[in-house]
Amino acid sequence: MYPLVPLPALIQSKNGLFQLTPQVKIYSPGLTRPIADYLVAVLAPALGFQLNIMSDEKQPPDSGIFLRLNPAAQAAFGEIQHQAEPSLASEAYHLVISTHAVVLEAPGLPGLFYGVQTLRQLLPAEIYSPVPVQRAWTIPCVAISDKPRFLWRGAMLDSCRHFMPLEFIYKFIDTLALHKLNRFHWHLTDDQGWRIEINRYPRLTEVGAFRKQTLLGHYRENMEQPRYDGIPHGGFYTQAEIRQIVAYAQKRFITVVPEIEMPGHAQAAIAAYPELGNTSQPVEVSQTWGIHEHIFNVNETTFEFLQNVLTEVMDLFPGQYIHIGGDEAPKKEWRASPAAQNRMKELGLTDEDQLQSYFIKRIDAFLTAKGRRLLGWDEILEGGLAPGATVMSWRGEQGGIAAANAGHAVVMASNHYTYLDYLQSTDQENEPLSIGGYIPLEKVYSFEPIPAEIQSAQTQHVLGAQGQLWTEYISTPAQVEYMAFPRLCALAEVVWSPSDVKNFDNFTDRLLVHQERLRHSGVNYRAYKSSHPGLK
Ligand code: TNX
Repeated sequence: MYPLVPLPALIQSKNGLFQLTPQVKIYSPGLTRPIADYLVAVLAPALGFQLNIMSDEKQPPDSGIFLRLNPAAQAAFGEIQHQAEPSLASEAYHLVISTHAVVLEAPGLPGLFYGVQTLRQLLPAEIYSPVPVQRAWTIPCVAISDKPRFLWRGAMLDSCRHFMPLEFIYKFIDTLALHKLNRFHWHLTDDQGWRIEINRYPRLTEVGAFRKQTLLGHYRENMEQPRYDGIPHGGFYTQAEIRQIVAYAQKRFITVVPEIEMPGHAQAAIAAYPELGNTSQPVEVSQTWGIHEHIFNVNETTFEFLQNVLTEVMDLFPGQYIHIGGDEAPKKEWRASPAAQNRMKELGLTDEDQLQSYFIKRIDAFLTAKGRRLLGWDEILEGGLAPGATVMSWRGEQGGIAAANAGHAVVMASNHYTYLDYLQSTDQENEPLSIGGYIPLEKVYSFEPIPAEIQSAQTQHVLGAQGQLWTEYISTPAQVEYMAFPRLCALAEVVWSPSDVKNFDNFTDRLLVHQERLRHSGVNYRAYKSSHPGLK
């Protein structure tokens, strides 16, 4: 048995073992060198020694670890299914372990990187230990041909409701890499905190990154008489810190997708710059949860502000997609605002949904002119979708279905399957306070990112899926991990493995070993046991 997570597309078992000893050399020509360096670095702590890398061996021997970039490796897979972005093919790899050699071939560096993740998982789980483990290190012989099913394999982390320390962002990225996930969607602005330094607007972080206190207990149960903790909360990431995170993620073939919320979820920005709001009443950075009414106004100066912010954001995040939120923007203030109403008249718009659509279309045009793509939550469909927009479908799959059928790219982030802030067990007494809902491991595993309602000619618009970690009720990194794992392991298999190899019982067998990897990595998780009461 090869307890790999996510499960590779094709595994051929073989007999025998490869012995990993200090004498084994890694043969890594030319461009493959960064992958060899990474392999040495991740193995060294547990091994207690560093493997040697040979970069310019003219005639390498037949034994050792071989990394090769081989365009022909791709041919073995036949047609690549999803053409939405050209890089999917480059994520494939072949890994052949025999008693004398480990041969890893791929058409691109991402594939080599994923092959390295598989190689790590073929070693005993102690290989993830941060300190040396005395034991024989063997790798079972096997031949693996693998490639991801989807191009977008993500996780979203909300750093706004609770600030997440920088060290944890690094650790989280490492844990995503372990699961062959390749997008880190970073929720950076919201009503309760603005977390990204913008040079041109210092008050966004001076004021917007801090709130006086935080609601205690569940929002729904404390509406009448809310109680607060009395403890100031805040923090933000400097541009220098963000550049380092982006570079660190890039080395792990993870694209960081920033999210800057508009027109709603904007209260922290309006607290910093009241002229961005619709009323003359000053507002504070929010101390509570739920949907907030204070949204950006539609003045030209506000578009200028947002474009200036996005210009700095694009400079920090080189990835194609810029997430502009777009969700949960109540239109009450626009209805009451003479300026917004005048704007609608000038533009010939008959309702506020159309005004939101106008808002998003302008931002879409701005990002498109800069060579980027706008990504937004499915509310951006309301009032008419911007021409270049990609839709992130969170209120179930309906938004994704509508957008894909209309020829728009979509990412599935359904709150019926991928909301990792929802409860994972019905054992309320032993679970931490959470937003509610119920999405057990099996439910996540059963997720099919391409719903039957998408016409077959349009299914290629489904880029993939991602898990969401909203942090209203998740205040520490340990709790983020508890909510994320092992459900994110299940989601990794949803987006990586071919649907016909998926099998929940087989997954949970592998998961028992995989949890040991997490444990050695120092990652917190909710231990899955097959006798778990929340599951049949
Ligand atoms: C809805 S999902 C939100 C978030 C909350 C989340 C809690 C989405 C686009 N908006 O603001 O944190 O529910 O599950």
